[in-house]
Amino acid sequence: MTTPRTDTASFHAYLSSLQYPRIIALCGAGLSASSGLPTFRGPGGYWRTHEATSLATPGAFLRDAGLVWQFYSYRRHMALTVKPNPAHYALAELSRKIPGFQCFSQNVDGLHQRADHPREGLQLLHGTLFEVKCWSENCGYREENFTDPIVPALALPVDGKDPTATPDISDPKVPLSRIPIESLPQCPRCKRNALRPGVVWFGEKLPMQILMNVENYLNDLAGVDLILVIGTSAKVYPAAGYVQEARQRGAKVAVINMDANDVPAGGWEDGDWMFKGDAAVIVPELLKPVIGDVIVPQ
Ligand code: BV8
Repeated sequence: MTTPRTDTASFHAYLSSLQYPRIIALCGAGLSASSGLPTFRGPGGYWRTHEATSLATPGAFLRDAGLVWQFYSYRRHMALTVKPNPAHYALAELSRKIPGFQCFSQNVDGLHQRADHPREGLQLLHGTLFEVKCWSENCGYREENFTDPIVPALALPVDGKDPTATPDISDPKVPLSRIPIESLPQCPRCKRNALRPGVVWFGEKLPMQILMNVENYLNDLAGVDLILVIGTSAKVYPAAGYVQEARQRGAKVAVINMDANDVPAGGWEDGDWMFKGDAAVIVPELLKPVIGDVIVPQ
């Protein structure tokens, strides 16, 4: 049974030995945990009584667009109130230092972007909370939108007793009002459909351009030297499949995860690393030989 290495020294030696490094970071919700955002499968994995993933589907939107929008409006609000952590800044700096580095992120929270991660080195596999688009693909309207709340009907309810406190609507004990579809964001182009969050839901294809960028990178004859699997349970495809695809192109695998049992799809192989702990602490340390000390703006 193969067991992964856990020493930083051998990782640093390998990283420093790469002349023209080709590195992938596959990122998940654990990367943003230290910033204060709940993960999907941890304690925060439920929103009210709903499994987060059960609300991330077109069917859920068709059944109750108001509830789905309250879920996404809450996540937009949470993401806007937190900050990128040192790992986001470390990955952004790695992207400036190494042209052959690509960050494949499953996260939709916008924190890579707020850490000024160069866009050409960032593939948002599942879109972003801060893009909204027309429900109708025929219309095709989309816009970047950071307004919080995006419409008055989605304002977080105010606590009668203490108007300054915002009740945590992820708590099922906090009453939620039903929101009629006409009070939801409406498409300004076709004026016939509601706008929806610009994220990739289960059962939906990843954005064509992103898939092409990923395929072009993976099919480059230069291969892949290393894939960092950061804060992800690696259960969602095709994202999780990129670990094996990187391996098949020569990559060593380094997992950074709070849970040492979250083994990459396909299990451990010789030469892998497992760094157990908080990505916000471990990622800057692992990348230090290339990026130096991470500067987190105050
Ligand atoms: C598609 C956006 C095809 C929305 C999300 C095989 C091939 C292709 C598809 C499938 C397939 N098998 C099954 C499918 C279907 C499905 C799928 O994968 N299902 C799973 C459940 C089996 N895939 C799809 O539907 C995809 N679409 O392939 O379409 C197609 C083709 C043609 C025509 C039509 C369709 C689309 C999937 C995208 C879904 N959207 N997000 C939103 O966010 O609301 S998924 C969402 O959940 C995230 O983006 C992410 O991908 C996933 C959550 O995973 P993680 O990020 O890993 O988070 P999690 O909580 O699970 O884990 C956190 C980890 O961090 C843990 O390990 C924890 O220990 C660790 N951690 C915690 N704290 C820290 C930490 N680590 C370090 N430091 C810490 N501090």
